Amino acid sequence: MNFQQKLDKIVKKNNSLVCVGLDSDLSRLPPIIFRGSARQAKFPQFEFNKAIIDATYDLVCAYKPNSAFYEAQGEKGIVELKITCDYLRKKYPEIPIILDAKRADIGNTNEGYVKFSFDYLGVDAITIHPYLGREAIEPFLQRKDKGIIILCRTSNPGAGELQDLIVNKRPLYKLVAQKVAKNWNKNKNCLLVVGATYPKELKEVRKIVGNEMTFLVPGVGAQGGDLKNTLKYGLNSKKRGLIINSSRGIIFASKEKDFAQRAREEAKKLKNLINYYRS
Ligand code: OMP
Repeated sequence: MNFQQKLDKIVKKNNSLVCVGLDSDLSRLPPIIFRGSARQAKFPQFEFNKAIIDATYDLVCAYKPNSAFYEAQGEKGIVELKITCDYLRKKYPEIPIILDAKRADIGNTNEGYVKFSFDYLGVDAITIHPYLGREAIEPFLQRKDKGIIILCRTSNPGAGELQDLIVNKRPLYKLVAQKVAKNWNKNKNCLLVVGATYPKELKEVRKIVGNEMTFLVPGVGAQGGDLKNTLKYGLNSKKRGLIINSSRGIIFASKEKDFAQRAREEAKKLKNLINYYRS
């Protein structure tokens, strides 16, 4: 089963386009996590993730750990990320794991990123940036069973500084969308990142790439993205084609001992709102 098939299955089963971002910043974890058993105190990011995952697994279509929050802890953080991925693969194997790492380098270096993400962590998809061109990212593209999620129009306020520059008479982000759809997607394993903070651009990207391609859409919740128009312009004809991520808005809904329950409530709220606009 490839990434898209796995995604389609869970979207149907859970009736959800919600991706929970496991951006488990150590400094923001609820104090109760550190007061548990010796094991809990040893792996606080994992224990936090486990509680969030167990509280939301039936409401989501994916989990997206962002590597930065684990790398920040050095060696220990990599262990936390690894055991989080292991837990997900073992307990909830039907839910895709997206490693948010925004990698990409020259070709042979990418082999290392491919091995780390797909073979060591065992994730189903990874975010990469397109700047080095198709030839360089081949090691990612060749993994037919995995999702290769390419930054197209990012959610941050300064996204336009480079992404709106006119190249061959059109903004760079449109060129990226076109290249990915026409030349990079031979194995039908490419997705695009388009932020919910730019619904007009999302509309343009959907027009360029057509119905088939799925978008990872960050930017709802803490970044204030426009959910209604994201769905209006981003959904494909099957009312799918979007993986809508929220991280802080869900996982840090509470710092108290009810944090997992509150995360569940926020995930449910987002799922229901998305489904309201989808219907
Ligand atoms: P919240 O703003 O807390 O929901 O987190 C958003 C998550 O999505 C973070 O992990 C970001 O790194 C990631 N992200 C963006 O916010 N904007 C982008 O354009 C792309 C990503 C991403 O690739 O996921």
